[in-house]
Amino acid sequence: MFVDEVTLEVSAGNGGDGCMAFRREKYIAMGGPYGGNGGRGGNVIFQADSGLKTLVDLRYQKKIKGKNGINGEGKNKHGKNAEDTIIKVPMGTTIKDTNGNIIADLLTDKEEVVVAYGGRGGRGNVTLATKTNPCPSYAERGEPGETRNIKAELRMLADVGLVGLPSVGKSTILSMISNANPKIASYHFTTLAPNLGVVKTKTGSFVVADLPGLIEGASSGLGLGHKFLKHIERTKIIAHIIDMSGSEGRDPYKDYLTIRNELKDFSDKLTKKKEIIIANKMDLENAKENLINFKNKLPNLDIFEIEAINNKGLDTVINKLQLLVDQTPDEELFDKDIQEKHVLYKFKVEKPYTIKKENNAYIISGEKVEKIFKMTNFNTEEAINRFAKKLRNMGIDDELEKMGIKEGDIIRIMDYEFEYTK
Ligand SMILES: Nc1nc2c(ncn2[C@@H]2O[C@H](COP(=O)(O)OP(=O)(O)OP(=O)(O)O)[C@@H](O)[C@H]2O)c(=O)[nH]1
Ligand SMILES: [Mg+2]
Repeated sequence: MFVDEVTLEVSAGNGGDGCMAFRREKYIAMGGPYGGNGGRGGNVIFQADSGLKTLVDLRYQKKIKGKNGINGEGKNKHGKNAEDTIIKVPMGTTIKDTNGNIIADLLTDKEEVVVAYGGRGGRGNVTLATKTNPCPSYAERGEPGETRNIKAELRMLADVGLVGLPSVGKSTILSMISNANPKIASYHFTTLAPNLGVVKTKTGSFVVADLPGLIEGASSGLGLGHKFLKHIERTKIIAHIIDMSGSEGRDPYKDYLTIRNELKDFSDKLTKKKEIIIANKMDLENAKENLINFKNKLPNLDIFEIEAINNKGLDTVINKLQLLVDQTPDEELFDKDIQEKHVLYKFKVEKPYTIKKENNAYIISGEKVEKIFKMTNFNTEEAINRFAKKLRNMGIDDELEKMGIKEGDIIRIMDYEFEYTK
């Protein structure tokens, strides 16, 4: 089954906790601080890999979690940094945030992007010592790794896209020239999602995508085709299939114009691609006559006559396609339009905190404040004071005063509650 979109929750590893420890040496009454720092949490990195063709490996992996850094230890021993987690995806994968902003466009082999950064290690009390507090009785916990919800999207990197109105024989062609077994039937919209197939020829091979039928108005969203037009943007060649027999009572020439218009309305780039015209259903009556008229109207087009159902004429078509594929360098797929997407969106930094009042409780939330909370070990008085001081420095106390907080009111951060004292 063809997969082109996967939604994932990606969390990087947490930093290891810093350690609080003291020297214990003979004859030294007051040993100094001796706790080491925690190691850095591992990043989660997405990397393009030329050996992959689909996102299928990610499909059942709703959550990806990076590795945590190791905790610091006594004797000022630092915890090890965690290794990064590398997720391999096919070339052409686009990573977006949940608002549709592009985080990365992984176009070339081994190109990579850090999707979520690991947390830094918490500092141990050796590092936290200062002149005024040479022997702190607290250590930081590791910083939590970032968590991001993302969408990985693969625009198919097929070499050739088969386009045309419904029922013109696109899937029949794919089934004859490749290893794919698409559904074929006489009703419209038999194909609901693109099928991919690999075509082997005497000189090489290439990938063909059979797309759902396009109809007039597809470029503005009518029918199914619109959803998939973006896939054609990255194919090298468009093979335009026409039912030359007009078996459904249409004029093949008009069919040709309809599809060309839809491609153009969707994106100018599509009309600039190399194109071949395949005249199908040449076994039916009227086909020959229609073809003569068609050629009169469009004398400069390269037209291939086939009977897909009888596997006639397709050898010539695939040889021609192979030639065109070989002549079109890959770079052309990554033209300026796509490269421009490399101006990438950075994840927005949230407001450091927000305060909501509920009855007599003040609920403080926000990425930064929660991070400080998670990095605090509330087991010593000194650590708690240090936490309170950080909130004060962020202006939270002033804000609470403005909101009318009174001695004894409750402050809540995540699942922790404490009373307000001045
Ligand atoms: N007579 C004749 N019929 C054909 C030929 N090629 C395909 N057909 C028939 O045309 C009908 C539609 O074929 P499909 O291959 O499903 O067409 P499609 O373009 O993929 O259609 P959608 O997926 O609905 O857009 C089927 O009944 C095929 O058997 C041909 O060369 N000659
Ligand atoms: Mg089909």
